[in-house]
Amino acid sequence: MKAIITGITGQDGSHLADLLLSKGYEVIGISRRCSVDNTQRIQHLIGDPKFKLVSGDITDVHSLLKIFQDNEYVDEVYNLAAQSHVAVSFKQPGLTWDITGKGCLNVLQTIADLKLNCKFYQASSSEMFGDSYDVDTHGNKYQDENTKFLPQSPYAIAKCAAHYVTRLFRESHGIHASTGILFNHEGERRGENFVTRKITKWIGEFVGWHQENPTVFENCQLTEYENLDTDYIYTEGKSGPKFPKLRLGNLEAFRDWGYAADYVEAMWLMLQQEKPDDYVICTGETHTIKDLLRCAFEVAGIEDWEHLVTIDPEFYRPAEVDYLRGRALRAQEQLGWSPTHSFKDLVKLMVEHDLDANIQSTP
Ligand code: NAP
Ligand code: G4F
Repeated sequence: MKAIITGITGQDGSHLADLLLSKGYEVIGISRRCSVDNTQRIQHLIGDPKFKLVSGDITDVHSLLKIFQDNEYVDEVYNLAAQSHVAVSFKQPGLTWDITGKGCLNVLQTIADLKLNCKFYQASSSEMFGDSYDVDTHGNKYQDENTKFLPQSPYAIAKCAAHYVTRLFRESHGIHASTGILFNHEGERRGENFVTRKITKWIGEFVGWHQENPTVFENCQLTEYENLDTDYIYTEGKSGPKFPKLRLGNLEAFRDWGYAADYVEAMWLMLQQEKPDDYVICTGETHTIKDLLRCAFEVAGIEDWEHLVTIDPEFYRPAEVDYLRGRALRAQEQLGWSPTHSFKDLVKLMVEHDLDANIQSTP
């Protein structure tokens, strides 16, 4: 089996490549030119004879044409490439549209023009639901494949367009094209400007700094509140060493967070089905950013965390998605998929990873 993955250098691309290689696939990853090395997440795969990186950009149809002509017997194509940051999409809506929306059309049209007989996966997103939800018999809000989309960002609008383009190519060109409407998924490879990783990375760095400057905490409690101002934590008054506080935006939004390695398994399962379809992939648990903070600091043994965080309006968005909690019944029934990591497992895994990266082991 041979698969092409766009977005190979991203969180999901790297996990999916691991999964497919473990199943004996040949994997071709499309990566774009970068002024610095962007292959951190796939370093361990470079040199594997079944793994190949090719240079391309999903906004450049010519590059896609060449790649697909060179790989006409590809079995599966996973379109994971995107400008995937919601806040950035408000600042760069045109670029987001070109990559996240039109990029999907470029890939599908190339497959159709070359009449390739391959299955296609599109990375759709729970962000497409925006402000919309349904209510179950217990009065709880949720989203599934029947919930309408009410996108709240340029990113979500581009994802909706790509979602409908995929459905169109399924209906009009007969392509085996499926979409995974994935809720937030994270892990140790998560980009550092998404909220989970921003928090766990900060905790790792702070605890590492605290190890060198141990006067700030005693028995999980801050020792001296005067060792703080709105921006920094100090050790010995304002002339001593200082550490920038964790700066965040809205802490009240709810997200349904799962583990990325679980979610790429669902992508693969979708392409093993006889018929293409759309699937919600989620845990069914929802928590606020504040819950996440509480849980993450607890893993690091820090109770008195609220003084370490500062709210910065810079990280508020022009429009917010307030509530996401998925219901993955179709994936459970048709794919036999369910998540293996709870919210607590995920937070523990991420905090421990970032603590390990920052704490000096005692000699
Ligand atoms: P990510 O870590 O941000 O990775 C995005 C990938 O897209 C990177 O490899 C990036 O390359 C590549 N890319 C960006 N622009 C490109 C272009 N013009 N041509 C080719 N490649 C380009 O995202 P992720 O978390 O792995 O998510 C994977 C996909 O799932 C994305 O489409 C995302 O929108 C979607 N999704 C993610 C989540 C989630 O919670 N993670 C949930 C729902 C949907 P560089 O390394 O060069 O930047
Ligand atoms: O981690 P986030 O940036 O993820 P968001 O916006 O939910 O998008 C992620 O999940 C989508 C699926 O639903 C994907 F499609 C998308 O590609 C991406 O992977 O923000 C989560 C929440 C938001 O409510 C945001 O306002 O955290 C809030 N937040 C608060 N302070 C922050 C911050 N988000 C970020 N990135 N940085 C902050 O400082």
